[in-house]
Amino acid sequence: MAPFKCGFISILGRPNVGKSTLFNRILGDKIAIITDKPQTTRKRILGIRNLEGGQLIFLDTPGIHKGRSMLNERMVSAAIASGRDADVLLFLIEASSPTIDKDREMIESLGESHGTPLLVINKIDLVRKQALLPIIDQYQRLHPFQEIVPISAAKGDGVENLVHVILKYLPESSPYYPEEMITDQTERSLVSEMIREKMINQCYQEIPFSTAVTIEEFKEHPERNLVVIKATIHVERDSQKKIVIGKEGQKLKRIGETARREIEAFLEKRVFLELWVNVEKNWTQNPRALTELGY
Ligand SMILES: Nc1nc2c(ncn2[C@@H]2O[C@H](COP(=O)(O)OP(=O)(O)OP(=O)(O)O)[C@@H](O)[C@H]2O)c(=O)[nH]1
Ligand SMILES: [Mg+2]
Repeated sequence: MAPFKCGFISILGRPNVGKSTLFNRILGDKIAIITDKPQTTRKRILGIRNLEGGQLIFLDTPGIHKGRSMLNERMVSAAIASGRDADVLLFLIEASSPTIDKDREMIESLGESHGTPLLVINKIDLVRKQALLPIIDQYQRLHPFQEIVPISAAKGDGVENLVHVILKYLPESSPYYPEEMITDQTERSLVSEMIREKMINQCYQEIPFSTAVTIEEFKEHPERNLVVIKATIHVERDSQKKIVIGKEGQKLKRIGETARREIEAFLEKRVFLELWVNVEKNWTQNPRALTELGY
């Protein structure tokens, strides 16, 4: 029998290439939030996939980019740190819009890592097969990737193949985590992320980059199969508060309703969700506020 394997796999790439979509697809569960806007993921999230012959511990990370705020810096250093100790590094790019110069910078910013580098070309559903060959050729010259794997994280094509490719490069080891565990995220943090996702989907322009969500109260009432959740949406400016609340509170109401439905399905309980909007002036530039808001 083949020896059992276990190790860490860091999913790295520029914003919006589909890292979180791939992460959720591999885990078979929605753990990370996904939006069509860049810089959605802000912290490293751990997710575990168990196979007969191994345990794969994935790290979803914020997209690597250049940004001006301290929040941007913290996001990028979280991604880079997660790459440093991983056994396998998945560099994700988009087949539909490869950005080789920026990807070169990204790979360099990681510095030395002992992990095996694999190139994953995502969103192949958006291009014709012939378009892949020149991309493969270019990236092969960019970095000594051990393997190049095309996938569609959204459709699932090639993803199970990728999982088995990764297993080859993991060290022999017994599992680190109990089999029933799938993530290191608490219920509270998953819920706050669900609210942030709905908020991003309802808002445009600068709002998504300037908001954070914290949970003030999470009270279970088992006798009524009910959870009462009070959450605060933090924004940077008074003008943003107006936008999030919307005309006669309509936007905040929609955010609350869509979030509540998803949270109810996730917790399998009825949920009473109360949302507040708070102005925390320039929090994305303030080290104390960043830490308080969880970044
Ligand atoms: N067509 C297509 N779209 C995809 C695929 N994978 C992801 N997407 C879309 O790409 C967008 C970004 O996906 P995310 O998973 O949030 O990307 P990310 O890399 O985690 O982004 P950040 O967290 O912002 O760095 C979403 O609109 C996804 O639905 C794919 O295989 N095909
Ligand atoms: Mg993400």
